[in-house]
Amino acid sequence: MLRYWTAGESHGKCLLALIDGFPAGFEINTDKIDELLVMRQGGYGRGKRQTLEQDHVDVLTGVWNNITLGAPITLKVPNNDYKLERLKELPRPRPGHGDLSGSLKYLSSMRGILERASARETCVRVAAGALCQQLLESFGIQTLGYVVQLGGLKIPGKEGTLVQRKAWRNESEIYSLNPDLDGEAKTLIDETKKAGDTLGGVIEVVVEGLPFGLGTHAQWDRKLDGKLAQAVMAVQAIKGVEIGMGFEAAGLPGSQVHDGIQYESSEKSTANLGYVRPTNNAGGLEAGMTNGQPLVIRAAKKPISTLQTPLESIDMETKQPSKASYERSDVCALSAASIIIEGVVAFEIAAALIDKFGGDSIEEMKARWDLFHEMAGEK
Ligand code: EPS
Repeated sequence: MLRYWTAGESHGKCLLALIDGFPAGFEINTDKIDELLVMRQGGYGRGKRQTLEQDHVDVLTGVWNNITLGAPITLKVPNNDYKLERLKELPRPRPGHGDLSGSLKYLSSMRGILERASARETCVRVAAGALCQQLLESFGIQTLGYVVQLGGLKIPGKEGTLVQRKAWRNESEIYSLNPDLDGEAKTLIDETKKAGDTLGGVIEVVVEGLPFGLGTHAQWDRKLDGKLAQAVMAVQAIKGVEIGMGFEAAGLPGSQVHDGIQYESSEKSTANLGYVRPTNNAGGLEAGMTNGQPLVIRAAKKPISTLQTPLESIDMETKQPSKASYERSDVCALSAASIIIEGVVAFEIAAALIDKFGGDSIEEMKARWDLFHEMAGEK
């Protein structure tokens, strides 16, 4: 069973991820983890904090000479902007943030809440996800996250192989699949910044090369769609998750929603075993299990809740109306969210892969992967 926890505050010494249940005998590449950490810091519309940090991973436990031991793995990302003791209390809660509810729940300062609630924590979720992406790639499973909508502006991607789409995503300053459309999106971010406002949008993540049967129909809390929804929804500022056709399917008859089943031995791959679908409205999941098609999941991100032109709030001392406190923040962190959600999706897929193929060692997983494909291929 693969699981992880994170620890650390936005302006504390560091962020940590503790990953339990990662198989032994796997060679990790920390440079590739750092590449995704750098991407998480980037994207158009980020604030000053990202100029202060040079995020990189330090592997503290569970790995010797770059080979995993099967023991808990601890990943550390240090904070250059460490100043927890010097930070002042926030007097007026920001609508949309956890300031008010958290300080009442914990009977604590709002500073103590916002430091942990901050999206800075996602740097170690990206690191944990990047490790899992390396595991998935060794089985031919590829994950890609990108922006499909910024505020009200839809950004349709270009069609291409996953390798081409990844190259476009990496080229785009918005992290969309069409760098040619960056201009309009950047203008929208600039105008929003000028107005002292913030922007959200929609992220899509695809996972290709998935085998049949990750997740299960047999018990609600082991269904992969449910696990993915929880992981994605638990990313800061995410307010909606949909798989495949998602909410659109609710308004259409079944004949226009469900993906017909065909068998084409000439199109047989490790993923589809020859069972092909003319459409993929299910987004790669049926009854909580992968169905040999690419996984497609989307997340709606609300605009960042710290506004330069602050919203209506109250002063916690006097309870009188007062504008919300302003903290340094970003105008738009949607591009970063595409890297974060790519990471959290990769983690859940790796967990499901380990559940299906056993997670003690990479050698055993590979042997069981081969055996399953031989047996399922003969069915
Ligand atoms: C973030 C770091 C934070 C914010 C932002 C994301 O740094 P600081 O608070 O020092 O400016 O820029 O956090 C939020 C949007 C939030 O709601 O807390 C990061 O590294 O992603």
